[in-house]
Amino acid sequence: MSKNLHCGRFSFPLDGPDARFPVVMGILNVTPDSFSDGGRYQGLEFAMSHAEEMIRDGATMIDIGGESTRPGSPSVPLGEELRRVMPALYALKTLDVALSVDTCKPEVMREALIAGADMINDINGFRAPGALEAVQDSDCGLCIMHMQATPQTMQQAPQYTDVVAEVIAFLGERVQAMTAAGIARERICVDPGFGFGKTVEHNYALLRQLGRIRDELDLPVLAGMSRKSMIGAVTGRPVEQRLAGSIGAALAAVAHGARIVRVHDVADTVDALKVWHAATID
Ligand code: 9MG
Repeated sequence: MSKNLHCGRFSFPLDGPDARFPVVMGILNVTPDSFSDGGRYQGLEFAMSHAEEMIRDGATMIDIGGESTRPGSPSVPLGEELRRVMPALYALKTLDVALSVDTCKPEVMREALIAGADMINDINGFRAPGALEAVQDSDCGLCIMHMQATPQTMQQAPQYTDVVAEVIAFLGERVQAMTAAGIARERICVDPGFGFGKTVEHNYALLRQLGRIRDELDLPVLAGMSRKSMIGAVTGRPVEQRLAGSIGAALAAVAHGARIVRVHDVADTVDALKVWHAATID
């Protein structure tokens, strides 16, 4: 029987010819620093036109985030996160694209699901009290990400004995907790959490072993490396000059078995993936 990742209104094949091209998840930040003037109306217009552009460019999923997850970023109060995310989610519901909401807060998860979110992407792996309960009775997709410590502290001194084994063990435990709560495996994808409590060496060890993560957990893998410091560490480039490096990382992730890539630069990434696909798949 063919396997799919089930995400609300959408279903993404995991095997067969349609699974050969990766799902491209476009990043849509609805934080004030991502709008030209910080105004909410302009922010919403910008979110809509940016989402439409990403869809034209080939994104089949959009990840809406109202809280910055960069190292050292402060957490955003619940009311403010809802004010940022919900108008964008309602506005984007008219578009033919799977809508993911990037949040760790159970209350935001619940509201997002009422509004029709197709996926919840939790960098905290649904560990907050009430997070599992918030998503268990829906049919949305769930991205479980690994993170050591918190965004405020995670890059201070990341430590592992065997980073790949420890990330797999963590993700496996979270999958177990979710399935024990009655959540179908078909709704789950896993993510090693590049840059979330990892050194450059940890990140590249995980990138090289994405296939092992996929195979040991028998679940689709999402990889997000776009513009991150692991790209800057290898290229020596500042964040605004990491396009080529980020595309290289996305291609490597897919070559190593990622099913979904989370990216800022959808058009360039999709072009690169199309050429790589034509050159490698018969
Ligand atoms: C929100 N966010 C930022 N980076 C991410 C990553 O690598 N994976 C996922 N799932 N979400 C991320």
